[in-house]
Amino acid sequence: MTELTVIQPEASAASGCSCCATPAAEAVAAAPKESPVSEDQTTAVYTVSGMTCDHCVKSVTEEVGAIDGVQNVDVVLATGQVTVTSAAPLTVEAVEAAVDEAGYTLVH
Ligand SMILES: [Cu+2]
Repeated sequence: MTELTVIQPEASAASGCSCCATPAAEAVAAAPKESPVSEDQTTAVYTVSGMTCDHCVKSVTEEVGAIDGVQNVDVVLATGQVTVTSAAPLTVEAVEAAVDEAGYTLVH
């Protein structure tokens, strides 16, 4: 009698994106930055937690970029800093809603 043992190799999970799973809560120092902007533009820097890869960055960029008046969104993944350039100052509520929509958390 021969027993056959079938060993199925487990597909090892590819390391990489873990977005929408476990947001890494990291302390982020918000450093105020001076940037030259023209008078009809407002630049504000927000901090978003939970982003772990380029996909996360893309999601946040798209959602925040969809806010009325937003002209540019620049996300630094390493720090969670989101720099938003807009024609008029945005409300924190609007930005928070957009970040929330993307699945992440705006750090106050
Ligand atoms: Cu991701």
